[in-house]
This record gives sequence, C-alpha cells and structure tokens, in this order.
Amino acid sequence: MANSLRLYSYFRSSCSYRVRIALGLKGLEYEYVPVHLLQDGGQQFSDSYLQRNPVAEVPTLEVLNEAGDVVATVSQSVAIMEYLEECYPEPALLPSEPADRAKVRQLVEVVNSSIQPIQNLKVMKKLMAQFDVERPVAVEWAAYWIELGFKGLEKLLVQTAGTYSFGDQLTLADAALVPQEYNARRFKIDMEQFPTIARVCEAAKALPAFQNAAPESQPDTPEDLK
Ligand SMILES: N[C@@H](CCC(=O)N[C@@H](CS)C(=O)NCC(=O)O)C(=O)O
Repeated sequence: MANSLRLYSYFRSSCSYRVRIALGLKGLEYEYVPVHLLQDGGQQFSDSYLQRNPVAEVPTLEVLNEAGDVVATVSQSVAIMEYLEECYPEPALLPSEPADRAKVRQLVEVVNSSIQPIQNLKVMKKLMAQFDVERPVAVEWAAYWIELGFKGLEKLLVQTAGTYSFGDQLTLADAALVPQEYNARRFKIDMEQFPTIARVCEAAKALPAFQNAAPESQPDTPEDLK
C-alpha cells in the first residue's frame, strides 16, 4: 500500500482550492480535514493546528505511511503542488521545457505572490480592526488588488493561453487561476474586462477535477452554499 494524503483545508480558501485542483488532476484521493477560518476565533490558531503549520494558514498537507504515521508535513500551496508534481509526475502539471516551466511558474506567482496575499482574510481583518475601515471599504480594497493583478495577468495570458492558461495543457497555472477568479467574482469584479481569464477559467471549470475541488462541493461547505 502506498502513502496516503491528508489535506487541512477550508472550503472557501483559494489556496486550499488550488491544492484540491492539483490533487484532482492527478487523480489522488485524500482525507479532507476542515479548518474553519472564522469559527472558534479561527481554528487555524488552535494549538493542534499551529503544531502542523505555525504560520496559521491553510492548506497543509500531511503524508502518512502504511502504519498511519505522518512522514511529511508541507504547507504553502505552491510548495504542496510542486511536491505532488515530484511524487506523482503523471499527468504532468508543468511543461517539459525549462523556459515553459518558468513561464507557468510566473503565471502561478502573479496569483500567489502579487494578488492573493493582499486580499487574504488576515489583511482584511487588520484593515478593519486597526485602521477603522468598514467592511465595504475592505472589500473595495480586495477588489482593487485583484483587478490590478488581473490587468497584468490578462496581458500575459493573451500571450500564453490556448484552451488553458499555458497552451492546451492543464498546468499549475490553471490550478492557481481558477480559485483567484472565484475570489474575483466573490468581490464582484466585472470579468468582462478580462476575456482571456474568463475563457480559460470557463474551460477549466467544465472539468470534473475543477468541479470536485470547487468551494461549493466540499465536506465543510455550508448547506446554503452547496
Ligand atoms: N501563500 C500561502 C497563503 C495561504 C493563505 O493565505 N491561506 C489563507 C486562506 S486562502 C488563510 O489560511 N488565511 C488565514 C488567515 O488569514 O487568518 C499559500 O499559498 O498556501
């Protein structure tokens, strides 16, 4: 029997959504452990979770051996996806040529480093609590950064996209893009400005791996959002 996988996730977390997509594309089964980012003051701050991920963020992946012992713990969604790519190389989610791999990683990092961190829950909470910002203004803040990032990403995708973000091959770039587009729609961004992003996401979201990973289909999705 091979190692098994356990994912600590929150249904609406875009970073968890990325990893769920990568797991699905690779056909990997995993145990889903919900970490509610709002309940109990945020379950990411519980002692047991902090032992797994001292940064207090989801996702975290645990790898268990046949005896059920945890043999590896990885957090940071991109590190997790790269780990999966190395351990389970088929189907490949990175192209074979170094320059193409770098381009896919560039697309991933636009989302991972330039957009998502500035609209993360803790950033929004800090804005509201310390700087006396009302929720609608914090939402405007999040939307501003997503929109700005998408302006550049749209131009990049015009150069790289085929059916998906990088030609016609599904890659980690799609696993990063679709969850960010979900957030963009949540923050009411007009996606007509970004026709390539919208088209690529529509194509990807038609696939079972993306549908199974979607926030509305998770074990911890509240009934009224299913
Ligand atoms: N760079 C990290 C970011 C992880 C992250 O920001 N996770 C969010 C949910 S998408 C989170 O757990 N936030 C907890 C908080 O803001 O308190 C990754 O890619 O995994």
